[in-house]
Amino acid sequence: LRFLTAGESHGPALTAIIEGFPAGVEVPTEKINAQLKRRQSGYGRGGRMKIEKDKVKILSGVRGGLTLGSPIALQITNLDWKNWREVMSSDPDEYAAEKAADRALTRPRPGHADLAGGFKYGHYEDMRSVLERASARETAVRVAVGTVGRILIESLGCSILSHVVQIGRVESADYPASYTELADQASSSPVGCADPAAASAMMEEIDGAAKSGDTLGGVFEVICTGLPPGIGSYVHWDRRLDSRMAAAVLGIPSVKGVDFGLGFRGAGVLGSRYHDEIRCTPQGKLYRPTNRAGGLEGGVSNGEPLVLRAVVKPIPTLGRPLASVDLKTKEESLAAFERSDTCIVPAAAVITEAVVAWEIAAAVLEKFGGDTLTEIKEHYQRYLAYIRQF
Ligand code: EPS
Repeated sequence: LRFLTAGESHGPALTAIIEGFPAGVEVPTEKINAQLKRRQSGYGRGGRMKIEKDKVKILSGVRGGLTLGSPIALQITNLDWKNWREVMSSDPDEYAAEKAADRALTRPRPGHADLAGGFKYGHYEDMRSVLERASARETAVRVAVGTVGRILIESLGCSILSHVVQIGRVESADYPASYTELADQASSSPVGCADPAAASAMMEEIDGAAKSGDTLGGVFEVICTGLPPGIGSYVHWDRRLDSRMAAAVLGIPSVKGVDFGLGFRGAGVLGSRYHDEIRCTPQGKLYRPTNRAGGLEGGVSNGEPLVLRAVVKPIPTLGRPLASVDLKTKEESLAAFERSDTCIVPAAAVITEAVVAWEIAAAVLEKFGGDTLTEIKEHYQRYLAYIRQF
């Protein structure tokens, strides 16, 4: 199972091609659109999200709502394209060099890909050619792709949810232990936080940063329930489910760290208090009273909920810009600014749900194989029956 995406932030559209997805899976566009809408909302978003109304178009690989087994092509139109046509067009007749020069980015933003990418691809005279692809706008189509994977694993009984646990200096102190309540409370919060008192303080924190032309990062948690043991493998580093998910999550712009279970919070905990004991009910059913490992041991799912956290840095486009250099004149000057989000932590949580769903779907397909959903379900049910014997 694999995919590629293409598209610039202010180009005509974002696109993706998925390959290796089984036949017979119902992929309703409304399900994808619901996730796209979640990605766009969240307190602290900026002007671009008022322009865009992300909707997916399925161009191939699905017939009458069911996947065919052939490549699935997805497209999300950029509504802002109409304002950037002459600056971004691939067609030399439509492209207006003077207008493009007016919109050239010559003062790289510290923390963005502008300068490093400019050196790498020779775009240092106009780093717009970097930012257009480096922009987190591309995550819209990754959410669409991830939702296709999510639909597959949901049909096997898995669920994915997320909640924000920190924005700036505000940490959530109290959230429900039940995953259903956690998901409900997080999804009704403008910042995706299941602790209402912390959520209000987070919004104040965002208002404060917006007022001073600043930005905020944070931490969120993604949980996958219903995954059976045995997904991923300990036999090679790149088959470990945690290493695969970590790579996918670190591939989201602004994500600076990922951990599983207790993660970094487990550094000071003794081994005897860290590991999850293995117990057995009088009926002979194995269980774990705790889940500090976050559902993974040896890179393999152990049947407990998968729990990962990620930290995102404050986004680098600042209303009150940091020092930079105008590469045209070599004069020190402030970094470029047009518009920005103040905080994308709630959006990053939604994107992470999608990329995690995709990695789980890929690992599930490797374990159970099959070109049709029926085949996969048969293999899956047989495996569950085998697991129940333990
Ligand atoms: C984004 C679209 C972008 C930004 C943001 C994410 O729109 P524009 O660049 O036109 O304002 O709002 O981009 C970044 C955070 C970034 O670092 O580039 C989106 O669709 O999520």
